[in-house]
Amino acid sequence: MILILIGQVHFGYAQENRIIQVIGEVMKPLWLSLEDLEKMNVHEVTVKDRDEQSRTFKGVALVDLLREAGVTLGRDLRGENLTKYLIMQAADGYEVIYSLAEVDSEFSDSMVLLAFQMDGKPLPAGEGPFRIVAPEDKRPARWIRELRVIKVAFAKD
Ligand SMILES: Nc1nc2c(c(=O)[nH]1)N[C@H]1C(S)=C(S)[C@@H](COP(=O)(O)O)O[C@H]1N2
Ligand SMILES: [Mo]
Repeated sequence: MILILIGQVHFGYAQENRIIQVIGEVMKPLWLSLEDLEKMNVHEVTVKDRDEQSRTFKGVALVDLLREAGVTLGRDLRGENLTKYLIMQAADGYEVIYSLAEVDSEFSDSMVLLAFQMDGKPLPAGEGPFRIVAPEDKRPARWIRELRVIKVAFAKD
């Protein structure tokens, strides 16, 4: 019995590691697996890494995920909604923010990708299963690896 329980706890933990959550100021919180993302509209971007090697990332546009969660975008992204930001949290405790407007395709042509594959393979442990790739950022410091949670919040008090 105890062994069965331990098995279930471990299974649950492993599952949670492979889920991306979209929460906070959203109409519909999301709790998505790799399989869920693969069913969405996927994009590829080719970028150069630090060693000038080409790497092709595949994933979904962050804005599509936000739209799915019912986040204010496009014409609804005005007034106090322009004080919204995304705080992204990784498994290692690393956190970065983006403003909501900078990831909205109606405000900017810069694609922010929630990547789940690199050069045709799932992202390795320590990098995936999900990572942000923001090719317009010249330094990759916000290309957060092992992304778990995307929380939409208001910057004002
Ligand atoms: N989870 C997590 N993501 C992270 C970091 C980190 O410490 N933890 N470092 C960032 C920084 S500062 C850089 S420069 C890039 C490096 O990406 P690379 O390891 O693919 O070269 O990852 C970014 N993403
Ligand atoms: Mo860095």
